[in-house]
Amino acid sequence: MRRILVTGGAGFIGSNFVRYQLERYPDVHIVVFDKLTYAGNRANLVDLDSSRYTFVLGDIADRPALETALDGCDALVNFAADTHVDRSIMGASEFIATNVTGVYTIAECVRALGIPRAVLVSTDEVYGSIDAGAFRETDPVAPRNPYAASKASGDLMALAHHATFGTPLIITRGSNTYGPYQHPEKVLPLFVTNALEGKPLPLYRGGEHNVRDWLHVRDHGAAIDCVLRKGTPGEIYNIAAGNERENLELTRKILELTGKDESLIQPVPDRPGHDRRYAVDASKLRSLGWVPEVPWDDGIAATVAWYCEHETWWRPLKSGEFVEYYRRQYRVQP
Ligand code: NAD
Ligand code: TDX
Repeated sequence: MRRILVTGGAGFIGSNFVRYQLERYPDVHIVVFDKLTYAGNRANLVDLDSSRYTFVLGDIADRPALETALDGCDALVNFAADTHVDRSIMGASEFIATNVTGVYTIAECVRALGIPRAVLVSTDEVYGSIDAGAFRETDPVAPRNPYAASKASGDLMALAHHATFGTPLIITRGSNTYGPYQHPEKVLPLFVTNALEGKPLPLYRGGEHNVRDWLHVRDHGAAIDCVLRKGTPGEIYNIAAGNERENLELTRKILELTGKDESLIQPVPDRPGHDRRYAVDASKLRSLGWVPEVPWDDGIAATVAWYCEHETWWRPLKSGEFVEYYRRQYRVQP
């Protein structure tokens, strides 16, 4: 592959994926197509060789703009999405515009231009919560919050597009991802940066009830690359590394690594409809040759160290609109 369009490439997983592609494939050129919402950030790409990628400001729901950017590319990988569950509970119209209409627009453009392959990055949340065991790709979707419902809707549209027109779309469903350049609205960077600031860590329902399975962003990017090159159009691939942690355990680890004590933990009222546990079985992807390479203990230590060393990156993100969001979400100042 010589020229890949990476939509949402200025966000957390997208920018790490661009970095991975440029490191691994010396001949590839990346076109980053991103709307730069509050979650998109040119600073996520600032260390990269600017001759190896092109940045295009645009909305995936804008068909003419997307077609122009896609022309001449031999693949597309979509990371563009509205991604925060708590914001989707406040209002989901943007989630529908990007995660459903935007995905439909991508499918139409891929078909119209005859692009050979496109990977649509989705989430384990589409399956809903599971108390024991793990979901397989053949299980039905059962989303339980507006964000997850919008992602499941995009997935269904993509699968229908493949079935109807043969559009070469492939879906990945990754688990909770962590690593550098994640917006500090998400639990891990929020808790690390709050701890560094000596501020409370707002743990929903005290953190003993909910479990997430943590996947390092580099392993997530490598998995998407594997699916891009070896996956079968019309198929779904789950991605997970098997690092399940209760939220309270994750919080204690963050406090230990930042040298803070548990008095910073602030139990707060639960997220409405809070999914207890997500778990997916990634054996289909492993059969393509992917294996996660970042052990949890190393990954979490390196990630916390990265936020400690990059205050100039996260500090501006905890100002402006974020202050209003935080007050509305937690009923306190950030
Ligand atoms: P993010 O919120 O950090 O970044 C999203 C990016 O998409 C931003 O750069 C934003 O500007 C851009 N964007 C939003 N709407 C757009 C639009 N209409 N047109 C063009 N660009 C737009 O997201 P992330 O955490 O990197 O997630 C990337 C993808 O991975 C999403 O599809 C998400 O559902 C999925 N996912 C995320 C996780 C996780 O834990 N973060 C886990 C599994 C799956
Ligand atoms: O302040 C908080 N307090 C808290 O206890 C926040 C923001 C979260 N939490 C809890 C809720 C979840 O159980 O931490 C857990 C993780 O929360 P988020 O970081 O909001 O992630 P989650 O809701 O699990 O969704 C994430 O994984 C799947 C991503 O945000 C999604 O984009 C992805 O699809």
